[in-house]
Amino acid sequence: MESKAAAPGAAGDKISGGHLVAKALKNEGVEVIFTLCGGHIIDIYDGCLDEGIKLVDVRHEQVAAHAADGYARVTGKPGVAVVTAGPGTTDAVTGIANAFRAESPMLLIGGQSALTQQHQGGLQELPHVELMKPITKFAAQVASTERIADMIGNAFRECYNGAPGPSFLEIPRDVLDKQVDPAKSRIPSPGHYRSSTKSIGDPDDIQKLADLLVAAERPAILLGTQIWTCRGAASATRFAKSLNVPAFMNGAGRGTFPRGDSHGFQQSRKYAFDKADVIVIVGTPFDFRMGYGQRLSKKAKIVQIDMDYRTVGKNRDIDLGLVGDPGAILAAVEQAASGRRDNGSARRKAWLQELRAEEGRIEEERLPKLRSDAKPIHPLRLCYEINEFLTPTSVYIGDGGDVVTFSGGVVQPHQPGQWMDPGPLGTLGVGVPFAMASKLMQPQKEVVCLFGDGAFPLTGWDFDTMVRFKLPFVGIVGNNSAWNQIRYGQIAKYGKERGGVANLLSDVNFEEFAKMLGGYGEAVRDPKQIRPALERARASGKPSLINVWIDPEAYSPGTTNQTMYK
Ligand SMILES: Cc1ncc(C[n+]2csc(CCOP(=O)(O)OP(=O)(O)O)c2C)c(N)n1
Ligand SMILES: [Mg+2]
Repeated sequence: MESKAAAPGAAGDKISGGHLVAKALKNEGVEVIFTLCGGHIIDIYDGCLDEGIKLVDVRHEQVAAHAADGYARVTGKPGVAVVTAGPGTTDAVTGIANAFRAESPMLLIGGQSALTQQHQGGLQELPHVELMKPITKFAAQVASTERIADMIGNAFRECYNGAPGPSFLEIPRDVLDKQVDPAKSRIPSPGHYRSSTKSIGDPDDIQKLADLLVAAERPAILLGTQIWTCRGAASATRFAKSLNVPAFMNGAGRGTFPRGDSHGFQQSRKYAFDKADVIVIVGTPFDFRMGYGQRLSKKAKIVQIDMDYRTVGKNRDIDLGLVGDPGAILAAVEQAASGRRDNGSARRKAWLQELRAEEGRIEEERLPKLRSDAKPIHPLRLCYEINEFLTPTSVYIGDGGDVVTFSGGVVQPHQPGQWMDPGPLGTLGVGVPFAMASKLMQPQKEVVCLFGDGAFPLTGWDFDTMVRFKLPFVGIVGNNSAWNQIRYGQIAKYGKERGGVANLLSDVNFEEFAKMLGGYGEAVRDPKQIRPALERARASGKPSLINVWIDPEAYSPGTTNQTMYK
């Protein structure tokens, strides 16, 4: 028997599959993998030790997958989760599905029982690839050790084909453990196995969009998640300022314009879109969040820019569609327009003033509610306090139903990349894993996470992982002892009597849970105590949960207007 310690993963000049995995990940620039152990995958850990890749071991595979999704969002590099065969892989399905709908590039590596025992009823054997196919951009089995690194290169390339998304590879145990001659294995070189193209699409379309905007009197632009994905914030702000176009943001596009910026707007979107003559939709599909495009004015010219050809023109006719890198496209349009004698920006001054006035009117109207001293605490007051509490480098994460929907209209991050929500899959439980990835990869930033009392426990045991890895964050539970967003719809549809079914929860003292795991915890029932409690959580330097008891009878307009119940 050879000594493991003397030659980890290598027999003579040979190399094992797990070490090939680690080399391929290293070449992609992966610094961390999120994982939960299992006998099928341990050789990957051994390889990671050699390559200096950090292992963050969590308590549930869903958390590993969401954290890899979060890592991708935070770093701009693909995230990686490694899970064992069978239940390890099925536990990660929700995380992959969320990354798929959110267009987040990540690789999930799953174990599998040995190829030599396939279909014999091996421990934890399941058809993972078939399970993963509909929710990934690429899912495959690695059938030989020599191909491991090459297949990982393939999987990463597929993650970036069009709009990004997840890939899945299963590596059978015997393929992973086998020792092979490294000369017979292609190990793709860093930076040499994927293109770096940031396409502007068809140059004629750039000119057409510049023409449209130069002539527009009341244009508006909506910046969605892809503007962050492609790191296009600087191009977007230059575009808006140079052409004098008011900008609205959603998803991870929030924060592209800092608070108080002359060209960033939040409250007046409906007003602006109803009156606009040109609307440019960037990096966000016409899905349920946009009323499938049907709510957009029939009179406006609609322009859509997206990384995915399949998204443009879907659900609603458009006047112009551009496919490529949204940041590169906006930069090219701005340049094309500034080449004209007059880019029309002066003519749009009154339009911006009109929107600013509307914005102020709406703000003023709702201010009393935001500052409400009511007891039980109104969720808007909680959101107001959180918004005031955020610093220029606070990352805000929302993980819950109605309370998070309230926060969408109130909380504004100060910078791009500082808003995280699950995305269009609406997955409850992303909070702790997103906080984990965020704090781990940018320790200089603060993480503030608002949870629903229903959402938090779905992945809440990984609060322990936050403690173990010393990842402080300010956690807030908006506690209404209910799955309130759903409760609203049930009561609306079935009445008070029959509407309170399967949506009520116990009064849980989440502050005690935090303390039990070595974190900081406090409960708040008085609105005036929210801010001081948040400050103490910040000062504690620990993972924290401030358990804020909020009014279960208050519902956000986003919830009461949901078309699902109409
Ligand atoms: C994993 C998952 N399960 C169920 C749902 C359906 N759902 C959407 S909102 C909601 C209620 C969330 O309750 P809570 O987190 O307490 O927030 P609240 O609405 O009470 O503010 C539920 C169950 C979902 N989106 N995701
Ligand atoms: Mg709740």
